Amino acid sequence: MARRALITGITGQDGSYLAEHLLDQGYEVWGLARGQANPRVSRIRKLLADVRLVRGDLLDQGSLISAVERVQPDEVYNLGAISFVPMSWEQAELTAEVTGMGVLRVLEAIRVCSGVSRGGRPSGGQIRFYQASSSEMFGQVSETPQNESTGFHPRSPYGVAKAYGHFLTQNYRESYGMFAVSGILFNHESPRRGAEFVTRKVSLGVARIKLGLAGELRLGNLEARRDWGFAGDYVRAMHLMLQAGKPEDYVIGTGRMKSVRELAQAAFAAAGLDWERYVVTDQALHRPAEVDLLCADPKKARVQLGWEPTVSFDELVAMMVESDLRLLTDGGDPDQESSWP
Ligand code: NAP
Ligand code: G4F
Repeated sequence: MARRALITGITGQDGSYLAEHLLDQGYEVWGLARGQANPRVSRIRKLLADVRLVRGDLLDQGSLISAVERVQPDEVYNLGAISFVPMSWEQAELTAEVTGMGVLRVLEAIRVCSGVSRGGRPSGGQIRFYQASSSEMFGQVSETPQNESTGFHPRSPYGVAKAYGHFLTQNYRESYGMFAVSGILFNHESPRRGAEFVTRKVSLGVARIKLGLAGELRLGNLEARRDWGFAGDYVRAMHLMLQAGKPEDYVIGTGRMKSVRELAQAAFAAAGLDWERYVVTDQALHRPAEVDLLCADPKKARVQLGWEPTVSFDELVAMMVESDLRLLTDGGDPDQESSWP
């Protein structure tokens, strides 16, 4: 019998790559889709015809219990979230509900459906749970690089909500003996990245300027540094964590960091342009509290899971710029996942 996976956040960047990866591994893949007429759902249907969809919302406990009851998954990947950090200041309560409390609701759905009680072991087959934790939890970092033991000092309502979900996942593992793990993932990008995140904003901006569709690119803090990898590599790590002998948390990243300035330089250079002629800094795009730098120490994942990234920073930037040049040349709409490569 094929193993069965349920993915929340199926319409997002990671949900799409994870679904492809699991289908390749022979899984029966189900995605939780919210909304009455969510346009991203029809787009994911075109890309991933073999994924089955079940209706549900991280804000609605009953819908999650029904989804787990219906799918009877072996593995649940909780990728659904409000994931854009600036939005978490504008809608802090909603972020707490979706990104934080949503984790509680998924864990409760699994606990109830598999008959797990306090101090006891599950009566039926164990459902394995993956939580999409984030390097944003490290925030104002206390050491560099960051590993599984580094303390948290989140700098945004998003980071705080993720820290809640992270600790809750550990707590359900310790309280109920659930196979529940968190991947502390550093920034990962791709041609399917949302246009609001800085890498995609830059690759789209470069493509527009190259094609004469725009004359400048407005950015915020150029000095912020991130550890950027390729999303396709990171979903492999999620799957590996749920195949391990013991439930443990892992840091996933490349171990190298670059600044937003270096990102802009590399992306414009990939299109044969000089970034300094086009990039304009805009104070309005700076954040109330910034995470200045993030850099992973992914040694545990390398040693225990055999996980390694395969795409370098320069390759990633070139991949995204080339993809957006192709997309715009073909008249595609960057906001439509139907144009996802
Ligand atoms: P993304 O592209 O923004 O996708 C977010 C997903 O969450 C979408 O599918 C969205 O679905 C869903 N969602 C939002 N509100 C929901 C709700 N109320 N109920 C159910 N689903 C809801 O994010 P991503 O980059 O793929 O990231 C996946 C996960 O990893 C997120 O939890 C993110 O916080 C975390 N993470 C990402 C990174 C990164 O660098 N990409 C790093 C660390 C952690 P709709 O179509 O319904 O809006
Ligand atoms: O691309 P970003 O918006 O990603 P951020 O805030 O690091 O968060 C992403 O990675 C986290 C993992 O560490 C995830 F948990 C989270 O869900 C998300 O996927 O911004 C990166 C950096 C920031 O320091 C920001 O201040 O780029 C800086 N930046 C400079 N100018 C900009 C801009 N960011 C955006 N989005 N837009 C700008 O114009």
